[in-house]
Amino acid sequence: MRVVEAFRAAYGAAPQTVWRAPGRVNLIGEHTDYNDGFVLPFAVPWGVTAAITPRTDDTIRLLSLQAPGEPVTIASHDQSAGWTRYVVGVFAMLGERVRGADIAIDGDVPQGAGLSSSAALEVAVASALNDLHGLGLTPMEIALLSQKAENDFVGMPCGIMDQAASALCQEGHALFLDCRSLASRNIPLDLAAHGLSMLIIDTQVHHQHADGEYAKRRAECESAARKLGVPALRDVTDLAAALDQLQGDERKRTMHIVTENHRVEALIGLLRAGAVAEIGALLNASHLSLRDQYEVSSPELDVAVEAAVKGGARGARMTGGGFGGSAIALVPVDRLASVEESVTGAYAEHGFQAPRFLTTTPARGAHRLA
Ligand code: GAF
Repeated sequence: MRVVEAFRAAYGAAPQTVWRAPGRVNLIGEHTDYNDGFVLPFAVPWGVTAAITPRTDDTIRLLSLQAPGEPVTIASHDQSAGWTRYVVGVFAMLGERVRGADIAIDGDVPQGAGLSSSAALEVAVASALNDLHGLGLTPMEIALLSQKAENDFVGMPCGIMDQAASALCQEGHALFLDCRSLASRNIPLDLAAHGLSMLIIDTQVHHQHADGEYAKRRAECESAARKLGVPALRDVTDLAAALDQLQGDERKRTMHIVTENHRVEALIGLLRAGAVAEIGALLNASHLSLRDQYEVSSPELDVAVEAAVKGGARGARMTGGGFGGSAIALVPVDRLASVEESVTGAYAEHGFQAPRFLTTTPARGAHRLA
């Protein structure tokens, strides 16, 4: 394993443990996690591998195969910046339970594709430290700790979806997660058995204002819930009555969250019935709602979704936070080439940078490699 070789070359001995944690795509349930709602992500085959040996002092030495050079030495949690924040944040959340460590990181999550490389990094490091120090944390506790690192240390007010997907997913399954109770269920997702494939269309675009807009959406949802007198938008039962009490953006955001939670449940119903190709219509509806009600799409994502459907996809939608990143398309295997052609052609027509295509099946969540 090349991360072990890099560890040995930098620190002079083999690492005590090596853990891998994956990125994710979200099949449906977008922006619902921080509204106490439902999500249905699955892990992708790309992820982050962390090789770690604990130290007896509080120094963290860090190297990444994706950031060549000498290991970065971090003597105090205040010193971290850039990608190292995701690692140091995990140490900060573990507090007195751990000391420092020597760490080598290797990642193959396509950068900027919105496939949660940061959650993969947090969960790989947290899982390895949990193992090394015998902390006894469950995968969900690892996810919560990683989310807290991102919220409190990195300053990104994300929900629990990405970290939970990275920590809990099972191969061949999507993860149905109730983000309030944190109860989860693995839902079998065998697309190949239905002649289908999941195509990821990476727009290769990440709009700069994405983080600010994310925080704004979250605040709008919280404000709408306060006005409606419910703990979270998940608790809205009478949508028409709720919409009557709201105006402007808060009205639109509420419309999206309430209908999106229903779409997650409907999609699970279709999967259970074996009507896998039929989930395409729900993917399309989710995208329209994210575009028009939640307003987190982008021209590149909209063109990808429209062109994918035109080229023969059963359905398509943006996945993840939005404002760039990736769309997913559910494509009959024999239509993959025509869908890619359709999207590539539409991108050229719009003068967009060519997208990157990846296909994926549901992969395994965090696990120990050595
Ligand atoms: C980002 C966040 F990190 C998740 O918590 C989730 O809110 C997602 O956007 C939108 O569904 O990936």
